[in-house]
Amino acid sequence: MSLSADYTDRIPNNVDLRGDRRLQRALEAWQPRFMQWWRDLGPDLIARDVYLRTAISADRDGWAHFGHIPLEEYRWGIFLADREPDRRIAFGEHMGTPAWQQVPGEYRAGLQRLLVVQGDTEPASVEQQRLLGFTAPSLYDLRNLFQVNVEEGRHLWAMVYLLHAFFGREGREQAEELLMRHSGSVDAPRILGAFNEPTRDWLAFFMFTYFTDRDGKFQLGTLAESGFDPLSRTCRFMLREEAHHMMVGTTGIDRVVRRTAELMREHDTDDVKRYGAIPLDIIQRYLNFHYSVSLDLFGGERSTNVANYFTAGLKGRWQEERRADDHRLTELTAAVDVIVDGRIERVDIPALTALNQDLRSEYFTDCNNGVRRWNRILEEVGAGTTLSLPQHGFNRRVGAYANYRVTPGGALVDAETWTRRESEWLPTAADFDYVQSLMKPVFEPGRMAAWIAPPASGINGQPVEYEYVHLT
Ligand code: BYC
Repeated sequence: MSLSADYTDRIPNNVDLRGDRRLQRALEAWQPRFMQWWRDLGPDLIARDVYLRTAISADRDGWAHFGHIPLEEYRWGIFLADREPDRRIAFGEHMGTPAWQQVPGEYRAGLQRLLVVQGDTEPASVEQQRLLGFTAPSLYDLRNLFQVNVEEGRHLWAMVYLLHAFFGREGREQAEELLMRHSGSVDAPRILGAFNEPTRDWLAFFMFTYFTDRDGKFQLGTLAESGFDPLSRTCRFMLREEAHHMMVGTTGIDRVVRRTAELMREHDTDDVKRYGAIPLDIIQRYLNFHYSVSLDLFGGERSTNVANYFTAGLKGRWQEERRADDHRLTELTAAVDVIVDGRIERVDIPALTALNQDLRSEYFTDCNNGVRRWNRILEEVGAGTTLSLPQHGFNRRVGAYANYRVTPGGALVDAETWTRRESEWLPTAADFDYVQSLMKPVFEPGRMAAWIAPPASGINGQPVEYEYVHLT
């Protein structure tokens, strides 16, 4: 599909908006509010134009086009992956029946809740990142930040489309509220914990795009299995964009680790601060923080919500169709952690109520791939030290460990020990200050800040030194 310059162009889409004038009008009424929100809480640094990828169709090949545009002229459109003919629900009590093209009355509330939670995270992340442009370590990174921001904005559009198209007045109200809650607000915070944490600096941004966007990948993967076909198709398309966000995180941390490791080797010291880089112990503390708050996004290990979502066919498992079981799980059990008399034990519970943990373990495996990458970089330069993921009970606010204190190694400790040792495990005020002191913008094409190595390649075949952003 190519964009044509007519009235419908105001909201590019592949959902035949023109065929539904009421819906088109409702979304066109929401659009100026979205733009106002973008101006108020979107990126603060104003650039003349940015080399952006814009989704233009759902075709596998040629779904996006690249070009320099002002951020405000980005085409936030609505795109669903193509409909699979005769798609059937792959799990739960409706397994084998045709996927729903409309919302079944009995699942209206549950589906709406999932859309609102998903939709709430998208603008939240833009709000969290709004000041980062001022301190970008290169034009390449600045462009990636803006790309992530506009696509999170598009993901908000994706959820707002579903709310408007399928949930009537309540859906429209929820769409308004998505622009009214704000990250970190005392009165109207974002729904999930991690989305109210500040993203203070670029190390935090890379950790966020590695760990928190990766929760997005897994949650979207479960919603892509949904029996509600428009949600499934929306999420399948979103996952395509999401891959870039995680590339930003993975390679961002790669580059920070590489720079640090190279300086460690060159100067034969762990103290890379004097060379303007980020020491590995600070990187590890940031990693501990971002991984643990992202684990909270999976909900509790024991959850009747997730059991109900699965049984009803609203939310499946990661790669549901590849699982070698009955896809109903009514007879199965799974082991989860409980804490009894100050000890961590495993108990069997119905597999349905353990599905948050099932997803969390898939996520753990994926996160570990990054850690292995970073450790290979450290090994290459003979750093003699490694990074690791903390045990899943560390620093948790949600689930079995919420009221306990657990070390990164997985030992339960008392409050006094935690207080004494917390500064070894989580970023300290001094860490934040130090990282902040490095956050000086580098806006000359091809140049990088001293604390980060250059990327291996540029965007869309362009060289690293390409002028990805023209500043005003
Ligand atoms: N913070 O039964 P439980 C992304 C609440 S990221 C605050 O244990 P459940 C992105 C929960 O709501 C992906 N509250 O868990 C990334 C429940 O409240 P009610 C976002 C929390 O419901 C980067 C109660 O505690 N998408 O896309 O099975 C950039 C008991 O919950 C938290 C989704 O999350 C928390 N961390 O699972 C941009 C998918 N955790 O019912 C974007 C949709 C739990 O007692 N959401 N609670 O009032 C869901 O599937 C589920 O709602 C959750 C929670 C996985 C979040």
